[in-house]
Amino acid sequence: SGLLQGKNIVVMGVANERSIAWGITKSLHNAGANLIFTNRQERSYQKLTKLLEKHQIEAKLVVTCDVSNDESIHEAFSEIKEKIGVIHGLIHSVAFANRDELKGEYADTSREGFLLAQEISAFSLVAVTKAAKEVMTEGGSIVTQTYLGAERVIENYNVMGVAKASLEASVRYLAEDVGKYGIRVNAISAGPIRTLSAKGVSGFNEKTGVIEEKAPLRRNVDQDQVGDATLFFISELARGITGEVLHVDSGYHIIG
Ligand code: 0WD
Repeated sequence: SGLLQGKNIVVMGVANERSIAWGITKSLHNAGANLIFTNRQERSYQKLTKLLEKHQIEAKLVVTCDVSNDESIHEAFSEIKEKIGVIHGLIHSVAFANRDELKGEYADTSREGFLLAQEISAFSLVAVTKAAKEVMTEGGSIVTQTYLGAERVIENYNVMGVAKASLEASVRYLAEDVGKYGIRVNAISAGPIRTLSAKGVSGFNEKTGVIEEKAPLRRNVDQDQVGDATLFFISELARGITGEVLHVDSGYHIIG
């Protein structure tokens, strides 16, 4: 029973139990989806296998995919095509920037650090959309994860904010490209959530405190709330929506 019964969905970016992609996994699983996972490293693979076992979730397939490598993306989606056939959804929950550039002044960003953040956090969506559309022959839905730092200056978020702005613009351009194939592309803009990646951003604890104080709902969001909003985008309930950025942030972005 469920909204996603019989649908094959690829999830990229489960590092551990705190990952936003893990909250998304639980929502998609509860809706009846068949799940395929991609991991960058062996370490994440072990963690994912244990997590799936613990929660009694079956993976249809787990493949390696390092988004910094075109060959790795190609191999991952070839294997998915060969072993699964058609996919109906893709979750992109991947980002990276050098830790020492997630503090201080944005003006101090290095050329290499700028390009790295853009490559892993924004271009990766372009590359995986191109690969995924070949396997989405029945139409589909792609959902990525962004953050308010794309729209506003948020202390310390710096080079990642600029990469997220690029990611959000990519969502719009990609939505236009693949719309004619019945594929939708959307983003969730989540409030701050304590994860492995979030630890890399200086002053993260202060950010969650501000949400409790100022957001209309006066509480932080969690991975499960992002999971349910992502489920909506993946499902047919969102069939009229593409190129959109949906805030799952207790309403914080409306407050001046
Ligand atoms: O507050 C937060 N945590 C927010 C996060 C608020 C709003 C948005 N986001 C975004 C992040 O920017 C990111 O795009 O959500 C997405 C997921 O982030 P997360 O859940 O906070 O972080 P984490 O649990 O560390 O997962 C990030 C994944 C890891 O998976 P693996 O399997 O590789 O350990 O991104 C992965 C990272 O390693 N990643 C890569 N995956 C493939 N190829 C690569 C790469 N080259 N680099 C990083």
